[in-house]
Order: sequence, then C-alpha cells, then structure tokens
Amino acid sequence: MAGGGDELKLLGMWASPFALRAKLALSFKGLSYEYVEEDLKNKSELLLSSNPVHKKVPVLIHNGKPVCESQVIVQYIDEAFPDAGVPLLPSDPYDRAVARFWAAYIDDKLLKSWLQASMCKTEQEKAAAMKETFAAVANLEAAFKECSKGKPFFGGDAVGYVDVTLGAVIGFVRVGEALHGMRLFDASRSPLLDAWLDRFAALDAAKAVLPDTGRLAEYAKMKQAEWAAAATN
Ligand SMILES: N[C@@H](CCC(=O)N[C@@H](CS)C(=O)NCC(=O)O)C(=O)O
Repeated sequence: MAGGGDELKLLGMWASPFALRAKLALSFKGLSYEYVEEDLKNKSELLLSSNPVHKKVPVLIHNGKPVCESQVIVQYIDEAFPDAGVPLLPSDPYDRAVARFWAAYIDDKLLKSWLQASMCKTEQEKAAAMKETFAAVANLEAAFKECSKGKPFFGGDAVGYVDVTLGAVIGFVRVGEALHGMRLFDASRSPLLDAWLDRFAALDAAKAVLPDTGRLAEYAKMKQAEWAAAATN
C-alpha cells in the first residue's frame, strides 16, 4: 500500500504500454500498490465498473475511487502524493503546459501513426504511416532538446512526466528492433532520443517494471497475426 492509510490498486495488463505508464509513475514515486492483471478478452467486473466509459486498462483505484486514462493517472499520482519521490510535473506552470503538450503529442501523433504502420495492409500504406511516425520522432527529438536544456531527461536532472509517458513504449521500440531490425529512435535520425532511451531503461525504477523484450516480441507477433487475420476477413 502507499502508506499513511492509502490503498492503491492498479488494474493493468502486462504488455500494455498505457498500464506501464502507471507502473513507471508508481515506481519512480516509490509507492507500493496491489497489482491486478486483467484478461482483456474476459474483463473483470471491477474493470467494467471502474472504467464504464472506455472499459480499458489502466485504472488506478485510490481508496476505492477509480482514476482512468494513463496520462490522467500519472498526473493524479504526482498530485495526490506530492511528498513521494521527485515531482514528475514541473513546478513552473509554463513548463508544466509544455510537458503536457508533448505527452499528448506522443499519443496523438507518434503512437497513432506507429500503430497504424503495424496494422497496414499494403507496403505503400505502411511506408506512409512510417513517414508520419518519423516526422513525429523528429519533433520529439527537438522537444527533448527544449525540455531537457542539456540535462539527461525531458524532466531535467530527474525523470519527469514526458519521460514516463514516452518511457512506456521502450519495450515496443526494442521489439521493433528485435523483430524487424527497425529502431524507432536511432543514432543518425534522433541521437538525443537514442541515448535517452538507454539512459532511461538503465534506471532501477524503470528496470523494475519494464517488460521482458522476448516475451513482448512473442505478444507482438501474436497481435500482428490477429490483425492480419482480421484484415483478410
Ligand atoms: N487512452 C488510453 C488507452 C488505454 C488502452 O488502449 N488500453 C488497452 C490495452 S493497451 C485496453 O485496455 N484495451 C482493451 C479494449 O480495447 O477492449 C490510456 O491512455 O489509458
């Protein structure tokens, strides 16, 4: 439990990058919690009643009250436990707005086009989606320069909100490299993000929760087979 009588429960699924965001935030904050693994093909009553709108993981339940959506959860953890670990969101309102902007961009642009690329039916569609994905990477490379101000993380000397938001996809970046020889961030296209990825993944709080690449690769192969089968139906 989180301490001080707080009860924290996280509903997640081990391969979900969104659930991983919540795990990373809890890990960097040093908060303990009960983890409940969901079977997304057979969702629990607790998940359905806690997130009736989206019916998705993650859901963080704090003293019986559910919080949904990964980015909202990370912000909630930061605000509800201000004395735990280092703050994830910057204290300056402008820097906070910039961090929220880039975190939203990661979902709205980077992940959207990257996911689209893995679901495309034709090579032509895939190439177009990857072009958009790499355009998003280029913008995030510039964002890293702006936010980090020459320091190791988006958050500066310590991991912050954008680090946690993007850090959650490291597993799938590694899977892309293992299965397709394609690294989303590489030394020529995005040297700052390439170095950031290894730096972030080497932190104990990240290592404690990042999924095993081999297991995630098997999961990704299974999902791609499912999408391919659905596309031919
Ligand atoms: N925008 C949501 C996305 C969450 C999401 O897509 N979760 C997936 C697992 S990766 C899920 O629960 N899927 C179940 C379903 O779609 O039925 C967030 O940031 O939390």
